Amino acid sequence: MTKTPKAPKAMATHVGAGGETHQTAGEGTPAMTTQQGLAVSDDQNTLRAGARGPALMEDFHFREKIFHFDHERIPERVVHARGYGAHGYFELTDSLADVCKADLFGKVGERTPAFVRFSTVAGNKGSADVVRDVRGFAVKLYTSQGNWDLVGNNIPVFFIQDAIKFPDFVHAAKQAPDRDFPQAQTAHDNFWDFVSLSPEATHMVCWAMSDRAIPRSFRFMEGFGVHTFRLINAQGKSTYVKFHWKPKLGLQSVVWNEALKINGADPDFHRRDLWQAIKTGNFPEWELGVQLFDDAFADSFDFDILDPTKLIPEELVPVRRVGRLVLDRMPDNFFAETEQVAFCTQNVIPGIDFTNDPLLQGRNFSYLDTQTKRLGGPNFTHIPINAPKCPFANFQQDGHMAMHNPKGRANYEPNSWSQPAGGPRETPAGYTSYPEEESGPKLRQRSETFADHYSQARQFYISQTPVEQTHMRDAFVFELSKVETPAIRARMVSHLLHVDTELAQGVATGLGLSPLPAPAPAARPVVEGLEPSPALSILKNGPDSFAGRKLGIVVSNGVNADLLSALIAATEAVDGTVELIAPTVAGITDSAGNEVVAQQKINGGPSVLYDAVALLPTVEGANLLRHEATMRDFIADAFAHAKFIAHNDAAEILLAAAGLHPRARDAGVIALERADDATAFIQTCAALRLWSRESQVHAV
Ligand code: HDD
Repeated sequence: MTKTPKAPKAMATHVGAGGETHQTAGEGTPAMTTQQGLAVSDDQNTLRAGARGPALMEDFHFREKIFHFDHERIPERVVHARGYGAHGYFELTDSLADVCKADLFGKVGERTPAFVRFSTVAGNKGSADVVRDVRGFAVKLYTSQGNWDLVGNNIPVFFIQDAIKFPDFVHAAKQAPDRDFPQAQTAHDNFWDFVSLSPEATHMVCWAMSDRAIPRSFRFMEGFGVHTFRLINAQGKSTYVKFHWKPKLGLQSVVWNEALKINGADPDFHRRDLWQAIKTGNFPEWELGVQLFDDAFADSFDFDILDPTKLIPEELVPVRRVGRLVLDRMPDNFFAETEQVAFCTQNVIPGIDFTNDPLLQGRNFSYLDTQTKRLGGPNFTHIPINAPKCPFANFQQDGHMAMHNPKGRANYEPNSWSQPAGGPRETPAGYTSYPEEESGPKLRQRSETFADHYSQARQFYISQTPVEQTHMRDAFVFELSKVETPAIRARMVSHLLHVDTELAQGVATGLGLSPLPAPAPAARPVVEGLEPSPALSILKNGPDSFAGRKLGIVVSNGVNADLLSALIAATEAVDGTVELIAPTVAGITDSAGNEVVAQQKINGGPSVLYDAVALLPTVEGANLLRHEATMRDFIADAFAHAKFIAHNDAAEILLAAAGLHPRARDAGVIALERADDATAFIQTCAALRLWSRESQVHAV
């Protein structure tokens, strides 16, 4: 619960001739100045010829202020425009020195400063947070050897195999160019047209239709470097690596109908979650995991390790956990840090190298190029959020907004000037590329080893619990039901027939598509007998407590003080948080006469904002709230979204008003009258949802 904020200190004010308020500088209040440092006497009236006369060109203060305002926006990112970042650090817990010479992987306990930006992909900067989409998980590590950017996603594979397809893919996923909608979603013809014509997308599309694409928060999702990279040790030996980020709080997603409603209730749901967690000292944390393997494994693997549409199951190559990433500080200024941060896949350090993954190779061109455009010139590396924290020096000079201007005569090398005038020199300790031998004809050709597009999609599907499989089927049906062209729907089902016939049949039934189309031509037969990989399921990797989750409690005047404080204490004991929802945001008075502040008025705090809910009204409060439609929605949604609902006796009135008569209830609707039972309820909430309810609340 938050306390009521204090009113700001009064400052000297006077009212102007037009009734406007002027607040003046004084002790402890700085004087406002122009960009030139000139103190400003009046910031609210332009310079005019007479009180009712025209504005004068001479008004340099007005012109500077408006000019600057007119230039406030920079181009938003062409993808991943909507994002939110935080500062933190990476701490090594298990040395990787045997396989990697990078300093940050050498000494256990060493901390490396980090900045992380999470994002959605398709939506514009002002779009909602909980759309069905991939989430970016971009990590900038300010190491002692230079910046290393690991620019990953929350899904370990990608839609396309070659970077040359990226503009087409992004065009198809974003708004159609003629109408500029739909925004921030893939439920439209162009997206499904493209992916159904690109069989290589099938695996990633299955991930995108799973609950991975609607995470509960950034804190509850995994991150992946996607590509196979190389680690290089001090002897120059190369080891292949896949990078993973594993959230300490376990995995969690929301359900689709809930996501739709969250986007209306709080479009900033994920931002607010990260902000609140960090500001209250609940620092989100991930473990860094590595899958290490060599050429022998690569040769024996059913798929090409250079193909970014494939993953390596954790059951085949276990994830070794080597460090932790902790986010403990929000930026002081969103624009300066989160908007201007420039991630580049080509930012590597000694010990980390690329492979020939054709998507990665193309990315290494694209990121530098896009930052130059977005941030206005080649000196974006001088912006504090992008500058390395280790010393850096070179002879690059000038350009727009140059901030690091070398002193002295030399701006070239070799030169014969002595130090310090001679400037920086090359060093044998500098970066060297892994000397992989390459040969072959110059051609435009996709390797045959990239041709199996369905086997891992099938493996992903069979690794899900039945609940998750149902969510996938429903997501395909929802999205393809928004596709207006029947041939595109059928084409997509023709791919799903290779993934799983039951899935394909379920989607076809949901679409009213009959008869089934013929299976799409497959360049390679599906590998039979791939084992399910439990690591791919969210529900098999959920939390074991309510930590980091939020309980919403509906209260009214006279609420049982003991029960309320017991419920709050039980939630906070496991590091969960509570919000109170009341008839008005001014709050209520509890049964002990204490004034209790509420965080939400009932129509602003729908149950979709909470992981579990409790209804603790008095009879009087319940009789008032039962006439409030948003109160009834609160309960009906919590039930439909399979949430745990605790309630006192008086709440029977509300449950009945929402249609939840005793016979319609289940084990997830829990009577709670005694303070002693609060802890047991919060323990039950660790399961997050009563999934068995889902089949009872959906008919089509
Ligand atoms: Fe990308 C941004 C992740 C393929 C070109 N990408 C961007 C961001 C993330 C990713 C997380 C946002 C960074 C931030 O927060 O500022 N991108 C990926 C992953 C990919 C991938 C995991 C596949 C494995 N990307 C990819 C390809 C290309 C790009 C194939 C182009 C050939 N990506 C860009 C970009 C962006 C970008 C246009 C837009 C804004 C930016 O770079 O800074 O250069």
